[in-house]
Amino acid sequence: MTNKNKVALITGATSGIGRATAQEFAKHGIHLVICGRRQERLDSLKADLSKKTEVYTLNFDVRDRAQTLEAIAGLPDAFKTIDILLNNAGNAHGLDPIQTGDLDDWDAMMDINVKGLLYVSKAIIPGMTARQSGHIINIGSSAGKEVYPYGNVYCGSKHAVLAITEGMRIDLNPFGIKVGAINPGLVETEFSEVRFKGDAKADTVYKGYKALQPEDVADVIYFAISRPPHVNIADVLMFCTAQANSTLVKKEL
Ligand code: NDP
Ligand code: 8X3
Repeated sequence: MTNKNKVALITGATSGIGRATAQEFAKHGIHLVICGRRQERLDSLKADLSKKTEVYTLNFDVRDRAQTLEAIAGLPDAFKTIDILLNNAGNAHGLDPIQTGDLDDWDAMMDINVKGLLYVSKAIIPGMTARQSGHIINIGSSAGKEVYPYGNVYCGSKHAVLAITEGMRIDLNPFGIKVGAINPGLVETEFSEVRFKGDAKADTVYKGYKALQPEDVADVIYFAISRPPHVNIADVLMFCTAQANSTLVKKEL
């Protein structure tokens, strides 16, 4: 199925999975609204992808409800009709036992991964229901299916993403809108730099084995959005071959 000239809005397009997906979508001529807080990265990605497709940048913090709703409402006509929404912006903040966890980290994860996803969705879903078409993909995680030690609140936020995805699929079913979640295990991105706040611990996370690369996840996202109209990829759990579950990773060290 061709997606050429459809419009996709991707949150968290300045890095990792979101950026790789923007690159993949651009190859297929999908028009892009790329979102994030780091304007210089949005600008350089736009400069790169504009050789292949139409690109518009939107700078907002998904934690800020008013800013999020205003940014999306202010899209120019050529980018207003969002056919594909990729709710990808998110991160882990900290890796601590529940008894010593940091309240600011907890706020960040619930505000970005859960409430931010809801704000963006709220800005886009009414257009999809009015048109009776659209496709929403939420980036969950293996952490949304299985809790690991010290993962407590991050895993909780991703369990919430999966519950919200199911709720969206049920409620939007009468409108013919596709909703699904892609849930990766370890992916080598800036995720661990953010989680460990620049600490050297981040350097060890993807050492000794070949983790998923952001392009591997982008491939699966493109697969999901390129199925025929009667097929919806509802839920995908994907690991690198070295990873068996949330805690078991075969390392060559
Ligand atoms: P990165 O840190 O590389 O990318 C995170 C993206 O989210 C950035 O583009 C960042 O943009 C954006 N973002 C973060 N906070 C905000 C905010 N407050 N407002 C707007 N945008 C924000 O990580 P990944 O690519 O790995 O993560 C993408 C998604 O994949 C997340 O939801 C993550 O939970 C999930 N995931 C990651 C896995 C992994 O192992 N890497 C595995 C499973 C799921 P900017 O800073 O410019 O705003
Ligand atoms: C990211 C994967 O295992 O670091 O969601 O939580 S993990």
